[in-house]
Amino acid sequence: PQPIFRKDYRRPDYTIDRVDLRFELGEDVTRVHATLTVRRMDGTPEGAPLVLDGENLAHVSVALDGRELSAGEYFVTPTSLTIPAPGAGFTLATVVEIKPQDNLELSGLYRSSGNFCTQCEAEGFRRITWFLDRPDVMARYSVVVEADKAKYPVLLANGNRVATGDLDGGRHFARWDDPFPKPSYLFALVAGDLRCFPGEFLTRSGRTVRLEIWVEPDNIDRCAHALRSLQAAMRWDEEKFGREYDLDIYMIVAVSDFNMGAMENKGLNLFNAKYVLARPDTATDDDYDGIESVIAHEYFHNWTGNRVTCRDWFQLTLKEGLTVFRDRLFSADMGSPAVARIGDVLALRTNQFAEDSGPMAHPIRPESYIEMNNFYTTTVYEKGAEVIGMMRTLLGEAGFRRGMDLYFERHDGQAVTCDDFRAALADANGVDLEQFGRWYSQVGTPVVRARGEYDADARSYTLTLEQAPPRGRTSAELLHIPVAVGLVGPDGPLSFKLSGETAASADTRVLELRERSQSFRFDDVAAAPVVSLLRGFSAPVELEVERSDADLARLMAADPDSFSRWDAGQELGRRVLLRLAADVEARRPLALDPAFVAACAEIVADPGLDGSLKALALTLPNERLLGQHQPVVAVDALHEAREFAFKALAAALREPLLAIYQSTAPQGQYRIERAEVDRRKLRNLALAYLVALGEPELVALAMSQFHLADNMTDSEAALACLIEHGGPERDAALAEFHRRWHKDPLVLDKWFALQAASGHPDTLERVTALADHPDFNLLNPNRARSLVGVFGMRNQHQFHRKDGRGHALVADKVLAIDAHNSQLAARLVAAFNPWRRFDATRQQSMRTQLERIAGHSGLSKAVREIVDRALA
Ligand code: DPP
Ligand code: ZN
Repeated sequence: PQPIFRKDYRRPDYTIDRVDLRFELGEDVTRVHATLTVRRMDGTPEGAPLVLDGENLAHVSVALDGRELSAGEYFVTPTSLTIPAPGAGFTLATVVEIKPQDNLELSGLYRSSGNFCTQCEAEGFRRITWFLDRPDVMARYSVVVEADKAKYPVLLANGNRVATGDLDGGRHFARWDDPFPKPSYLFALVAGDLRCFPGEFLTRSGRTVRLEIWVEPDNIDRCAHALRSLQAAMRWDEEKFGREYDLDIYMIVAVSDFNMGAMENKGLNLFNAKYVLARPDTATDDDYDGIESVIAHEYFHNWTGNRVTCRDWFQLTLKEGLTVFRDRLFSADMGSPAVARIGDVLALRTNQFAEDSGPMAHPIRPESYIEMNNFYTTTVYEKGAEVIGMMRTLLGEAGFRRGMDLYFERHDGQAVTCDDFRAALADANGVDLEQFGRWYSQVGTPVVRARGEYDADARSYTLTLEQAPPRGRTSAELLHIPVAVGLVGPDGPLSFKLSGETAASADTRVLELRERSQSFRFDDVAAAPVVSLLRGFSAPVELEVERSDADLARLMAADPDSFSRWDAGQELGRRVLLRLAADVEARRPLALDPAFVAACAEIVADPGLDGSLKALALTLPNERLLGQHQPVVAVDALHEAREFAFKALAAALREPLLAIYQSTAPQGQYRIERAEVDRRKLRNLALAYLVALGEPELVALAMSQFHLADNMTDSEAALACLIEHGGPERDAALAEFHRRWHKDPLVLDKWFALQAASGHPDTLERVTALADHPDFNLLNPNRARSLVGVFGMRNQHQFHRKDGRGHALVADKVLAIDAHNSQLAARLVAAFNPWRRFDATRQQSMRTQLERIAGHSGLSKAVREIVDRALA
């Protein structure tokens, strides 16, 4: 397959203004009747052919302006329907047959738990009917759904329900009209036996919107949090961005088999059940947060994605980077901004930085792709959101809002580009964002180097910032980088004055780095400072700055910026762990740095830190993150070093941790409230450290928490501790958990995932056995990800076992999955992307598996694109 290039974009020759669809849903065959009202675009030559996209369609008939075409008047290939010279304006009616029951790709129209559902982004609509399946073709849709009434009592599509009725043979129908023109990727249809959890929302202009959450009957008691989250998101978008919902009804359907997290189809969101369903005994605090943010994300797409959509798929970050950024602002407002920011940055560094330095590295606006689904990446989403965040930092909150308002005013109802968005922000504020625009085309994580000098006599501090190309690259254009800074003295924050400022203050200032190297002078600085750089992680760069361990300890204790305070602790922890790993490799005796222990003890004792921040500060950097800072990832040494440090810290802090555990026992029933979440986070972190000591009475704490917990957060945390501990306690807890939850797919996913993530030395053997467990199956994406995905992507130590068996296991599963679901297989095969970062033995082992996959006959183009790039 040939790549498609951004530079080759051409507007379509024809466009479609209206779509009338009729679905005859059936057990064996589904018939799709489509009538398209087509218009030739100005400037298209008269004789230009109309070429529609299609995939896996059994063609039945085609009629032009009501006249059935005969052979020779049109041409069908497996991926196209061509009408030579159809005219300037006409209707085209086609009939095709499809088999949703055989559609295991979960793209297009398919079945899940016996119900019909759809997923059309990016290019699934062509698997339903012949169409100009590209986002710059926006049409009004009217949809009739017909199905057996007993089996499929509920019939849904986008927009408003305008008619329903009975048909012969026990069948019925519903007709839905969507008044808003939309691209085909936002089409959705659902038919099934579902229950409605209803609610409503009163918009600020006084309209009542009906809210409906549709789930399988058993799940009706798990919808309340999703509904609350939706209402909160609707209110928030009105308040923060002036955006009101536009239809009379908003529906969310939970689907058990879903490749993505969720999908923002106009008025009818389809969700992975994982991001809808929650009850205290089945969902953790983190699950609750995940639901809140994904519900909000999809809702926010109604304006950033649906009303204003993407011209072409290279612009994906236009809607995704922006909508992730919006859902982050929302989550920060709903909970703790510092905790949210730390979580986002940790994920960015662990996943996106790795992607950006590996074979799949691409700009947030890619230049080419073979399979678009491969570009729904952490770079497009999370780095894309960072890029939006930098613009907001540069423009300020009010300036950003002005820019957003202009963007909506200019482009409502259009399919536009990232450049259009940036132009709206620039024009609304009268600023120049040209240089900033390079963030859209540059690959890799830029490096920012900093050095500072304090002049005690002049009471001035000079900070020199330098930007350098990403590691492994020799050149890069100069970027426009906002660097948020502050100074911290021996007794806390220091005030200072930058040139042009009239008064000194200790507030955070944003320096704009636009040259290769720039110096900034800070005046009225009372004492030798430690510089606190990149506060709030003001830019997605790698920072190199010379700071002693003592400097870091000062920031860890006293930086007023919560993110930077955490970050300093992480950097200190990273140094300590990397030195330990070097000691492991050199077979030197191991000892945990007492200064680090002391800094952690201060965190434990700090009354000013909430439980969540404390838990984050006391979590050691993960092995994948540590590996990024080594020239060759020392898999075993890192694992041993981290295990050692974890136990040593537990031993050193045994008493205070035990005191925390005992003093934070739950009072009353589970409540999903900030203070309670903080309490549980800290208590469960303490438990993990304590159980690592292996003392029977400490292990018993976990056992008893596991038995007594009235909620999944505490139950899962205790189970995780027991799995790490191993032995009969592990087996007993796992058996009990399975007994309790084996009929509950989302909870059982946790059972698989916890075992796949374990650092225990027998994890590979257990994962191998679990892959043959009767409850395991490769057809359900959540289940496949819970075992294969977690093992391959999150368990560096076991996946990269030197004997290569971890690699072989994941490769086997990738091939097995690729036979039915290439999107999912392509996600999982990315576990091999960092292969060049490892030692020769492991490189060889991964290369062997990559070549084996590449040589597999019938490999999908999605997986082929990833492995070809990895091997290139
Ligand atoms: N459903 C995916 C998301 O919302 C793709 N649009 O990010
Ligand atoms: Zn999205």
